[in-house]
Amino acid sequence: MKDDILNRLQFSLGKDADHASVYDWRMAVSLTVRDQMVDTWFNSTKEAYAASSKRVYYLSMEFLIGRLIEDMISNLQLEDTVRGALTDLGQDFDEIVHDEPDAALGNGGLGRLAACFMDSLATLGIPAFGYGIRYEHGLFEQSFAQGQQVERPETWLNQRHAWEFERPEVQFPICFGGHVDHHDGKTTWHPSEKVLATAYDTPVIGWKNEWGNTLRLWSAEPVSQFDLDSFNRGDYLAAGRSEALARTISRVLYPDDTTDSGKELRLKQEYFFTAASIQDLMRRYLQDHDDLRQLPEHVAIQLNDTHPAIAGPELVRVLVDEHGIDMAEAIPLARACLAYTNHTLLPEALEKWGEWLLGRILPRHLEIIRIIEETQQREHPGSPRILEHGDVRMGELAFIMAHKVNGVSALHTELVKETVFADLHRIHPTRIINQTNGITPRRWLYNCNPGLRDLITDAMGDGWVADLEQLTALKAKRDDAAFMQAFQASKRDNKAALSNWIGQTCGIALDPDAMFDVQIKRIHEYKRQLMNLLETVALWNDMRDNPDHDWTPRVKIFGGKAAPGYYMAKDIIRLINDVAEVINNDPATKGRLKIVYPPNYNVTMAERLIPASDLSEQISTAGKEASGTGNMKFALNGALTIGTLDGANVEIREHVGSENFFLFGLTAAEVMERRQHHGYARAAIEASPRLQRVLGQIAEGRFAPHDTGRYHGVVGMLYDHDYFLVTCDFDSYFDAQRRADNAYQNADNWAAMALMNTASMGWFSSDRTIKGYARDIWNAHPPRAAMDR
Ligand code: 26Y
Repeated sequence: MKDDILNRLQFSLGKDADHASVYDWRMAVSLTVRDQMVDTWFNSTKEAYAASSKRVYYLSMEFLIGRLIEDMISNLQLEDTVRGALTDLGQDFDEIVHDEPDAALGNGGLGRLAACFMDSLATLGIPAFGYGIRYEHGLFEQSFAQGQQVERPETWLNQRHAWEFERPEVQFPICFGGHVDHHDGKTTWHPSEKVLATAYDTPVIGWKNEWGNTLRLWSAEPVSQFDLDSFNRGDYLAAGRSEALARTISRVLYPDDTTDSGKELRLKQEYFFTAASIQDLMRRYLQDHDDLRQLPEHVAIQLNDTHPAIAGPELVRVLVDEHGIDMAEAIPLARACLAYTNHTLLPEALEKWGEWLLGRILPRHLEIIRIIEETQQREHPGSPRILEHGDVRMGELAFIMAHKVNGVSALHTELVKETVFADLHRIHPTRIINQTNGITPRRWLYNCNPGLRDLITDAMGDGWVADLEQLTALKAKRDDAAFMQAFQASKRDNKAALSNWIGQTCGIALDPDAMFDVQIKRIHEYKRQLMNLLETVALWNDMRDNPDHDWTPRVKIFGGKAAPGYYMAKDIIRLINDVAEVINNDPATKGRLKIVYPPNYNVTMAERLIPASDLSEQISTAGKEASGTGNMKFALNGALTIGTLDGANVEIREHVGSENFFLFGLTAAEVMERRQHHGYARAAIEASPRLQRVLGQIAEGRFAPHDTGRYHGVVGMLYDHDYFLVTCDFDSYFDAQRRADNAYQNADNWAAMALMNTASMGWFSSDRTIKGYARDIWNAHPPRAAMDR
């Protein structure tokens, strides 16, 4: 290992050890580690090919990967080797790990889910490709200026990306615009614009280096570097313009996961990566098959939300226009390959494209969508329409072109059946199924929490890493005093480490014995960070009113980004920071209450915060969070949840036991019912003196003394259009928090509850989720297992 690293340093980085920077060392280590997975990767490809396996193609606009170095090293079981080699070389392993920028090619849950799924597909040995976009700029970097969010472009590709292989030979033309010709029964699309999609491959190696799949990300390039006419005229700016335009397509990740804005560039991104992926998988299929009618036996295409829903019409277009299959046959053939995962019920996040826009960018696809629509109406008269009010509705398109549609938690799936797709569900009653989300235990326990990992492994071996249900054996340890002490100590160590980091980065001193209460996720009204903050102010009031009470010390930690155009979310961020400023400087609550909001929450920060948490805030308005996956990461790492009956919280509570979960709030049914009552928010405020007081303080400018009107908009919203029922759930939430306070006072009992959480989370491994998809949707199998059988 030492020699390999030095070799890489010399021949790939052109540096000698005396002059190498941390970056040089990191690249040398990464390239060395990457070398070690190539064999597995090649062998997996060969085996899948030899067994003529069905391949899974996971199409996702987002892969929120984070850092890769630890993942790669641990999946290859090289931790000790690499650490040892670096120590011998006089280098600091941790410093090198921390030098890697996050690959932040996603907004939040949906993108991170895709990354966990890639890890599980490789661990299970299922032949699969992840397909997405190689964004030059990932999710923006967040900082705070006087408490307000400032966005700056993210620049991960300013450095070389150590893990990818550029594939200049894997390149496909992607066309846009123009018009369509129909001649003698043959259809020809004459596009007006063309760009090239170039592949970049990152190997994804599973646990213990048994199997390797590929994450293939597409980058947009111009067909020709220069417009030669302009170039020869000496107009160099004009000559490079088409190049810049082409590259725009993969330039930047859209940072809005809340409202669909119907932007032309986003539509082009969606078609760009979907069309490239379909050309790529068709090429692979046709290499060793000639009958396209067998396609569904060899190809499963999973659409991660509607973002790649143009895959339906695109696959039909390729089958009909390029391979001469009848339209009537092509539509069911495409459907047999395609499946669609829904991640949201929020109407504003459901994608629709103006018919005129889609027709201008993708004229042939609009024709095909009309034919799909006619076919659906003929076969199922009265079916909900894809085309409505001049829009193409991508949810309906994805549903109609999929053989299976899945929700991401039990509750969410039921709501999908009852609300967004109620009419389609009546027509296709077996199409909607549930696949509750999961998380990879490799990243979310093994790598991010070494203390707890070693404790568990010492107690039961490392079988749990690829078979998380084995954690149930930990339940027996609750009466083992030595184990429980070590369990508590591991949490305490993580909290101390986090306190150090927060001290250094935010300049706030924390008491590691206080309860660490954490809410980390995108800032959105339905996730109700505002309710958490109101409760914090109410607690502060109570602490000041009763200074002699035996208060449970609390640290409230927030993390998350707001979409740049989401003004209410940005006001909430500013309010959190303003309240923190006042409370953190109040001598009356010193040592009892602190608020911290480290800027630029990302995957790496999650890996730091989650292992150091006591209380996990999962407090969305019931019926709004499709699943949540952060909730699972916390519980796995021994945090207790304070939460509503929403998304996967419901199933987490069933698994960990209601006595180990702080439940509060209205149910999804009650939420819908409550909204029918005129003036429900004012009534709730009226009934809660505690809430009234907090809202009064905010409205008076208690937290913005030089700009007292700053939060009139926020408070006014709560009075007049509190759509997410912050006011209605406030008292119930406050009470649940006090139950948590009381429980925390008994440290042993708290630890026992925490252990029950860790021990009960086996089912939430993404390995279980992927097995469900493989069985119920893809009919895909690991070729290894097939050969062993
Ligand atoms: C169309 C555009 C506005 C858009 C872009 C990104 C819309 C939505 C998104 C991302 C959505 C997302 O991350 N959804 C989350 O998916 C997780 C994985 O299933 C769920 O756990 C989580 O509840 C859901 O909000």
